[in-house]
Amino acid sequence: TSAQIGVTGLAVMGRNLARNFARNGYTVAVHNRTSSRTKALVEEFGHEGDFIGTETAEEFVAALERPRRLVIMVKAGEPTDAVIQEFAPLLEPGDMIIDGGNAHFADTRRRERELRERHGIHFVGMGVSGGEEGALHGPSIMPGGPRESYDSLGPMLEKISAKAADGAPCVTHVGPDGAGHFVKMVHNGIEYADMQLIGEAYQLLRDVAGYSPAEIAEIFRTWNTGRLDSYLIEITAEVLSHVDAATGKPFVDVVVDQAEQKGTGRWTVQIALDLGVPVSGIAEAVFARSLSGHAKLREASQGLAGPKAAPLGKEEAAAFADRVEQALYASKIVSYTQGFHEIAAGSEEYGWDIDLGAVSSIWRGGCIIRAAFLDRIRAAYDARADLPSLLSDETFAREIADAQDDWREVLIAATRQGVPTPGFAAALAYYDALRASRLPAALTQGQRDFFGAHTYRRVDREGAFHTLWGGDRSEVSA
Ligand code: NBP
Repeated sequence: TSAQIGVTGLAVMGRNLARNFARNGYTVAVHNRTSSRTKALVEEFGHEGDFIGTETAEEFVAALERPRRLVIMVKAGEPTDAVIQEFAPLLEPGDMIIDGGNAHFADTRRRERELRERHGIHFVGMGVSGGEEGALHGPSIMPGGPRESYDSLGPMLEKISAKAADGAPCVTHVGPDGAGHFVKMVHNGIEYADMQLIGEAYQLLRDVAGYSPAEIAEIFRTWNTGRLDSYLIEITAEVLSHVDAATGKPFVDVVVDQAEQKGTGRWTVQIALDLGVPVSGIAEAVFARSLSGHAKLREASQGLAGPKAAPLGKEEAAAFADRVEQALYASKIVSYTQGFHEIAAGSEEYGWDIDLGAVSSIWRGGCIIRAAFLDRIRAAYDARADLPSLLSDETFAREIADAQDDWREVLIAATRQGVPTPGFAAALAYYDALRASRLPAALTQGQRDFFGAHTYRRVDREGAFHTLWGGDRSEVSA
C-alpha cells in the first residue's frame, strides 16, 4: 500500500497533523530527521490509523502515491530550505511539497518559483493556525500555491480542518504562491491586536473600576455570551479566574509582566509599512509587547510622576464596565479593518485576487482568533465584495456610532487615571482620522514644500505647485 500523504518533521505540530490525517482515514507516511521521533509516533499512536514509518528520505518518497503530497512541518527558515533541498531531487514534476510551517511569505514566493522552474514541483505554502491542539483536532488552514494543487489536496485538507458552526470547513485556496502564508501572517497580527485590546480592557477594569481578577473573569464570561463571543475572551476568563496554588494569589499577579513574541506580528507591521497600509492597532500591540520586555527601562522609570485620580465607586464601576465593552468592541472592529486592508493591499500588490469574505469564513473555527464576529465580517463582504473598508459596512458603522461616546469616555478615564491604552487610542485615532474631512496633512505638505521644495497639489486646480518661500512667496507651477 502507498500513502496518500506524507509528513516530515514530527515535533508537536507535525506529529499532531499526521495523526489528524490518519484519524480521518488517510494512510500517512511519516518521517523525521531524527528517526527516534518517527518510531515514537508509530509506537504511541499507530493504533489510531494507518502510518508508514520511514527512516530515509528515499524510503519516505517511495511510500507516497503519485502525484506525491509531502507536508513539511519543520522549523521555519533555513531548516525548511534544507528539507526542500533534500527532497526536491527525489520528486517528479506534478508532485506537491506543502510547507505547513510559519514561513515568511517572501520565502514562500521564492521557493514556489524555484521549485516550479527547476523541478516542475507544485509548492504550496500553507498557513496553519490553532497550535498543537488545532493540528490534532482541526486547524484553520490557509493554503496558497498553484490553484490546481487544491484539486487533489483541498478535499483532504477540508476533511482534517476545523469546521465552523454552520459545518463549513475552515480551509480555502487563499491564492497563488505566498498568499496563504501572507494571510496567516496577518491573522497573527490581528491576534496580537485582539490580545492587546483585551489586556487594556482588563487593566482598566482593574485600575479604574477597581475590580479583582476574579470579578473581571466574570465580566469577561458575560461578554463572551454577547457579540464579543470568541476563543480569546473565553480563555481570558479562564486565565483571570485561575489561582496560583503555591501562593493563593491570582495567577495573573504571579506571572512576570513581560510579553514575548515569535515574530509574525512584527512581520505584519513591517510588511504593512512596505505596502503603506496603516495598521496602527497591530503596531501598538507589537510595541506594547516590546515595551513590556524592557525591564531596565521600566525599572528606571518607576519614579515618574502620574496623575492623582481616585478609582471609581462601586455604582459607577458597573456602568464603566459596560463602556469598556463598547470600547473593546469598537477597537476590535478597527483592528480587523486594518488587518483586512493589509490583506487587500497584499492581494493587489502580488496579484493574488484574495476573497476577503472567504478568509473571514475560514477563521471562524480552529484558529486563535475564532469568533462569532467573523460571521459578521463575512456577511459584510458577502453583501459587497468591493467594500472599501469594513468601516464602510452599514452594520459596523452603526455599531461604532452607538459605541463611540462610551469609547471616548473610556479613553478619557484612562488618560485621567494614567492607564496606558495604546490599542484603544490608536483605534479611535484611526477612526477619527478616516472620518475627518480635513487632515493636518495639508500643513505637512506646506512644511515639506518650505524646507525641501517637495511641491504640493491644490484643492481647486490640477497640477503640482511650489511657493517661493525664500523669496516673494508667490506660487509657481512645478
Ligand atoms: P519546531 O519549529 O520546533 O521544529 C522542530 C522540527 O524541525 C523537528 O522535526 C526537527 O527535526 C526539524 N528540523 C530542524 Br529544527 N532543523 C532541521 C533540518 N535542518 N533538517 C530537517 N529537519 C529539521 O516544531 P513545531 O513547534 O512542531 O513547529 C513546526 C512548524 O510549524 C514551525 O514552522 C512552526 O513555526 C509552525 N507552527 C507552529 C505552531 C505552534 O503552535 N507550535 C503553530 C502553527 C505553526 P529533529 O527532530 O531531527 O530535530
